[in-house]
Amino acid sequence: MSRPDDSDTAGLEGSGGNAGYGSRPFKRSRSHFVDRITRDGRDSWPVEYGRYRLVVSRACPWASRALVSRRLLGLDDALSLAVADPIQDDRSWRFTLNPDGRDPVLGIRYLAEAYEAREPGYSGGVSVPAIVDVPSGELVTNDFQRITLDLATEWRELHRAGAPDLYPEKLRDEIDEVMDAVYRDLNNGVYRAGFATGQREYEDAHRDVFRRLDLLSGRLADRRYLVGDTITEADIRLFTTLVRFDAVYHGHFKCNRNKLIEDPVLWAYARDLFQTPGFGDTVDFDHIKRHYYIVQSGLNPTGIVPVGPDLSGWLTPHHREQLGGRPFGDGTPPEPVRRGEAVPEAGRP
Ligand SMILES: N[C@@H](CCC(=O)N[C@@H](CS)C(=O)NCC(=O)O)C(=O)O
Repeated sequence: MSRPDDSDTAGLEGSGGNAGYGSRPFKRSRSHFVDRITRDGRDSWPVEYGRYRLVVSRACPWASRALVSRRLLGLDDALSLAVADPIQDDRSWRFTLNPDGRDPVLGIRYLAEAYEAREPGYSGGVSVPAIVDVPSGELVTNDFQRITLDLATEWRELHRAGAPDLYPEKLRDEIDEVMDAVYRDLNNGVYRAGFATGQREYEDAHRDVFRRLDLLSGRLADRRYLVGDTITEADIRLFTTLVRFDAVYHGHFKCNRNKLIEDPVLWAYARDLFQTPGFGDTVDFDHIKRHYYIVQSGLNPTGIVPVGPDLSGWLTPHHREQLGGRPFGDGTPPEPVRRGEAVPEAGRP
């Protein structure tokens, strides 16, 4: 199943898209390929060990959700991983981090080739996260909102022993409500601020970002996680924005009322998650900074990548254990990162 992109949208952010200064306000384009990989294979893509490849950029907040989920759920072997170069060229995401510039499993140089295999002549945006069917080389889905929910629920039989329930049935209404607000005001709010083309639009987005951060700070003052007493999908989605905040959104996107490190509650919450196996070990600050500051040349024409911020604080004690909470519920933390998937030194605090 595929659906046409919303004609009311201005395209994906990135080298083209909203990096330019058109007159239309920033609107996120809808994902184009919305097939689901499910237990019952209702869209013809059944969950199967080793069949699919998750393509990400470690720079991308939407793809990073899937990186964290895959680690927490122990899907490392069941769903293999391709990491794209944080710097796209005019054909978008490419596999230039690999020695011969090709993904070793899919054998392709550009993610666009998997889109083309799926839909010959496809000329829309190419985005991560994407899941590709290895045998056919076809893109299955780039529906970032759905991918992690399906990893948590449809892929259950392939989860590791001790995997947490990231989307527990009895808490779904509350999780959905929190995630909707976080998406609108924060995950996407920072982009609305960053790509605003008018003062009013920017200030509205900036206001939404900080109003939401203040509300979340209040909510998290006396509870360790956003919903219930364990890590859920809601925490993953908040984390991927918080971890980019001071490095990118504060300066590059002008979300600068204050830094994350100036909010004691949110800073401790973000450090707690960062230091939890499966979160911080997926984060590459080098990829994050180079992607935003180099690729989004409309916002940063010189392409100069800032030296700061100092990252050493990410590893300092957070004391959030004192709030109780059971990070993995009745489960256990994931194993250390597998060989070959560790974030290089340059990207770590
Ligand atoms: N599929 C999602 C997008 C996820 C997304 O926007 N990913 C960004 C990277 S953070 C991307 O791949 N953009 C395409 C590009 O920059 O060329 C959508 O359609 O909004």
